[in-house]
Amino acid sequence: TAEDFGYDGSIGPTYWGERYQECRGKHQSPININVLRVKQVALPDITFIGFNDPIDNVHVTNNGHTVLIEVENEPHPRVSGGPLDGTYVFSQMHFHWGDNDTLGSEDKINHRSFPMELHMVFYKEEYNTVKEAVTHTDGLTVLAFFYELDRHQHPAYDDITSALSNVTDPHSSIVMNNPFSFLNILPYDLRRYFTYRGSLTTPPCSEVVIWLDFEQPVRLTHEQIEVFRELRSASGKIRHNFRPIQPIGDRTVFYNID
Ligand code: SG4
Ligand code: ZN
Repeated sequence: TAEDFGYDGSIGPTYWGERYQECRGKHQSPININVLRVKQVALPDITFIGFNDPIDNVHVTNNGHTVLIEVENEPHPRVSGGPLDGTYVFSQMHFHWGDNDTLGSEDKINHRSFPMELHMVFYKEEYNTVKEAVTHTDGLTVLAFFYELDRHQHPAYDDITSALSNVTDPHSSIVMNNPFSFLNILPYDLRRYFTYRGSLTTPPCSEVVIWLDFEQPVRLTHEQIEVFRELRSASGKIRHNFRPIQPIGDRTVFYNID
């Protein structure tokens, strides 16, 4: 196996800094958000562009670390407003999860973990590519959504979980059968969120991310989350793929309640 990083043993998060200097930085992600310490703000409304459109040719890929969902057709969904200066273009979304339902999210709220977290990654339009964007401190924004358990299945996730069962092997990929709309997989309330400056949560841990963590979780069943735990990396099942929390340092977390 030739994995460059992982979540256990000698390639686990404790050792990322040996090969990737930035993983030892002072503004790393994820963090614990202490709700008593956040600064309440009323930011401009976020504009979600193309989130309601049914999207064809959606690619689902197991990259050995997580499952990536990418869109082929232009124009890609976009986001602007809130704490963002300019427009950000969708690059990909992916998930982080844990061995069991008591852990799995990357950021925590009042030290509470959630069983899974969705990251929708966008790059700043003026930088044209993700590669260029990650060389600028405002290059990326990641919209983060937490999951919590429900007894009722979330029907919008059926297409994702059935796609997952076709990409259990690392570096396998399929195109989804049905059109896919971003809004369908998101929580209802998109107005309340936390925002702070941080990093990629995997090597190279670049400190280029404006994080937006939406407060309202998405509700899935235990069985829906279990499907993610069947995905495989080069060295076996991806039982967990979340980085431990990092020091907040001199940073402020803002809480938008408009
Ligand atoms: C996951 O490993 C994704 O597969 C990566 O995406 C992603 O890197 C990385 O996480 C870090 O992203 O939102 N968790 S995070 O900070 O989005 C980038 C790809 O490899 C650059 C495409
Ligand atoms: Zn992520």
